[in-house]
Amino acid sequence: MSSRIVVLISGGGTNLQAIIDACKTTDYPGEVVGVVSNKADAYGLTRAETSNIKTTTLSHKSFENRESYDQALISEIDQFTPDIIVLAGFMRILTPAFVQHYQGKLLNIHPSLLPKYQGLNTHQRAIDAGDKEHGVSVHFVTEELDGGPVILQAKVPVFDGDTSDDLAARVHEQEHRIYPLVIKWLCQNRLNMKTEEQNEYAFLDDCVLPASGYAND
Ligand code: NHR
Ligand code: GAR
Repeated sequence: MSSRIVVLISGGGTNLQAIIDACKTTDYPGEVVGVVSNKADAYGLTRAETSNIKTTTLSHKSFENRESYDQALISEIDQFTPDIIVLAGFMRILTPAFVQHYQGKLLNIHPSLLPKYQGLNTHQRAIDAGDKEHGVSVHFVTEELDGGPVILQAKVPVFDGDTSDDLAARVHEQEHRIYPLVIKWLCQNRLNMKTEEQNEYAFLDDCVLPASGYAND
């Protein structure tokens, strides 16, 4: 059985494209059934349409508060009867009610080696800190922004003279490799999130994952 995936975007959608491409490969256990953007001009919407995937735009600007926006977002998403929700460059912070509705079925890709650099402008912050190593994390989304349990990370080197754009491009290559892999695990029901004494943990094949995710070195 193929899992029904809904992808949330705000921008270019290169991760969305990587997921769409992966879903087209033989025996991939999921399909993208809908793409939702909070921005009408997101290029990712065009990518979805090119692959005959249904799209919805729901601008946060026409809502009074985050709670009402997220309720409307849930209604739009649930019309696709999804099994899995994937944030791929989605730039709106989600309310606890939203997160709870999709608990354990909601993934994000964040461009840093979490717990380093939660929030925005991660590439510039890694450069400014003089880091020699940077990267990307796929994690379960919880109420705590960029604080949910990490499933998989990939590292990239930071070279002298790198600009934020150089580093972002290097990180993007890794994003496009690891996100389809983690989504595959979730589609196969090999991934779970469990709460123990108020801490959340990611499990793969019933084994708890370390704080840095599966590919711990
Ligand atoms: N929501 C929850 N509850 N938990 C997470 O872990 C989330 C989340 C929503 C989005 C992605 C995240 C990232 O990977 C994400 C993780 C947006 C902001 C932000 O500050 C921060 C982190 C992330 C996404 N957004 C501003 C806001 O006021 C708007 C910024 C803009 O529009 O450019 O929502 O980095
Ligand atoms: C990706 O680098 C992703 O990690 C990051 O935005 C980019 C989206 O690129 N996510 C965030 O910063 C979330 N706040 P894409 O639209 O080409 O997939």
